[in-house]
Amino acid sequence: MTPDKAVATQRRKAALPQGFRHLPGRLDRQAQEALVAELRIIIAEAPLFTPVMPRTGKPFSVRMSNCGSLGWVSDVRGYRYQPMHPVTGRPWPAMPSVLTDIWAELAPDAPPPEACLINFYGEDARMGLHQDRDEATFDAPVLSVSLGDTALFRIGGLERSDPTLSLKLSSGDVALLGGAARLAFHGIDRLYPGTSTLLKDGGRINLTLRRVTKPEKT
Ligand code: MD3
Ligand code: FE
Repeated sequence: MTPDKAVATQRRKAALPQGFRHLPGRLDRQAQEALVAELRIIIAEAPLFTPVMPRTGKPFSVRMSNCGSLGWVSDVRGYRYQPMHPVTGRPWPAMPSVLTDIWAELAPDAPPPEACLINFYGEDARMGLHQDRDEATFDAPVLSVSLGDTALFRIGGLERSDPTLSLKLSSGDVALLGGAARLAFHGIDRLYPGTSTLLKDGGRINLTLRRVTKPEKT
């Protein structure tokens, strides 16, 4: 069975929402290395921080930063997008043009992305099943770029209890979450340490480009 056929079969079983596209190896090794070099400069200006859960203050296992005009943060007060780094108080660095170029190619009808969330996973980090709903608009897709070690990604439906489908996201893979998939529950169950040589000290970086505010009507 071809991979696309397998996904189509599994999608019916899991009643997966439409609008999920996986583009394995969209970035070649050279493009991945160039992007990591840009991210190192971004992280030097906007250091990774450890977000905590609203109310409980329980730390995430993933460390984060952002680039673009807005960045996603989580602290005891809640989840939100803000224009400044929560620790340094400085504006987020600009988004690399390679990322905005991929957005323009894959989401030509969407307004430009405003936020690029940078998630860094050490070998034991994971991300529980959740929906992304802190944006003021869900019309635009979310675009994800994976770098470094392979991760086991899980995506379900619009209800937490819906059946889920698992697939691996590897270095250079791009995923586009549009349409009904935009509000699907999803998470990262685990990493496969040592599966990539891209990041000297191992681990995984995931970038998610998002439109946050409603675009100006034209
Ligand atoms: C499906 N990140 O940052 S990327 C997140 O690999 C997040 O770090 C994961 O979930 C990671 O919120 C998954 C793939 C992804 C991103 C956004 C989605 C899948 C999505 C939004 C809606 C549905
Ligand atoms: Fe998410």
